[in-house]
Amino acid sequence: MPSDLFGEKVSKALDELTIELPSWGFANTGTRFGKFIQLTAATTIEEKLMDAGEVHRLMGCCPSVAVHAAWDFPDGLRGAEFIASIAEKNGVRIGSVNPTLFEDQMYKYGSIGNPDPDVRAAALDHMYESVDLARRVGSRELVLWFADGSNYPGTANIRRRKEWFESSLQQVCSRLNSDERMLVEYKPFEPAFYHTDIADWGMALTLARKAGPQARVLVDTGHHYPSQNIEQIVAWLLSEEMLGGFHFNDRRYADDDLTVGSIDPYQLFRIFHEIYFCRWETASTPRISYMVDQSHNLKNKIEAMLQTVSTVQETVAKAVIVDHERLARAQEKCDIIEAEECLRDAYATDVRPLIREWRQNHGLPGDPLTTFRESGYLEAAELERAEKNRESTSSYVSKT
Ligand SMILES: [Mn+2]
Repeated sequence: MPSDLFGEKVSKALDELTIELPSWGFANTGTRFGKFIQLTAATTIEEKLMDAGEVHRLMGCCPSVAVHAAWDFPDGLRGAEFIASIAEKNGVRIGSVNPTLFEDQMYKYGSIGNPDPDVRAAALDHMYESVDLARRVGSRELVLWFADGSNYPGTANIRRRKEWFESSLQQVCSRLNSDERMLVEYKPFEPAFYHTDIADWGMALTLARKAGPQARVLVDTGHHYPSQNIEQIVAWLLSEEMLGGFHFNDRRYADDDLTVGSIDPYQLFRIFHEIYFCRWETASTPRISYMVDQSHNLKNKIEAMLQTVSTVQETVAKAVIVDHERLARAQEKCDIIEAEECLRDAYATDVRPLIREWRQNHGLPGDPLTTFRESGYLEAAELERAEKNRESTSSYVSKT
């Protein structure tokens, strides 16, 4: 394939690629063993939106920010428009709304899977409120992740809980307009260590199908067991027209929240390959929301987001230059070497010059990370935020 054709394909793919950033990725977040405080981290929703806006200003492809209802909208619906206006002031908008269904003490034994009908009703109310919140801030997407599950065999009625999930998700879905979506996320374990109510893509697909026409499955790349074939899951969901979106991150052991592509970049390539091969074969563009779900404990949060977005752009560029005609012919003839070489050729291509060119054509810095590091943004953020971050707690030691 001639290189000018490469350039055209990459440029077109990057033009239409948008990646949503998570508000929680800019704040200090903990591990089970405590937090390491970063003095430059965002301490308020205003600062989170400012940092997200800075990433979008440098990368040009991150126009929206995912929010967590309870963390980012402490006043609920009151103040929602104000927060939307702060986003706008920073050159971004509010994207997917994530109901927060796991932090409150009442959720100790689950939210919509809780045996207590009052807790299930409260969780449902919070999801309804999240739908209203999404509308107020101009968002069309609800992302649902549930921490529900159990820690010991026999302690939870798994079938009953499945029915409670079905009815709650149906009720939320029935409130959505036809252009609004509900994405159902799955995770095999953690925080529950025996069973999770939505443990895998088959369970998420079953629930999404039963919930209604606006429901789709969300694939969080970190929410799988080691060695699971994620690209096959993606291919099946594409074939079923049930792939709603992604939460990007990488993992080595469990849900590690590492930078996407940092551990297994070829896996991320194989995922995007399935998407772009499907698009080529079906001549259609499925609505897939690409979102980042990472919170960095050691890396600087903004720099990590710049790395993340660059990695996704590079991987999409490699997936889009796979020679699909050649690949389809090789698959047809069962020419395994030829087919595999199609992927290897694309993956081995250094696409960074093409991406630099795309950035420069769009008035963006060719090397956003260096531009950011030289901009003085972090120094200014530290002056503004250091005191507030120092005051925040980093330990689980009891206060006397
Ligand atoms: Mn996630």
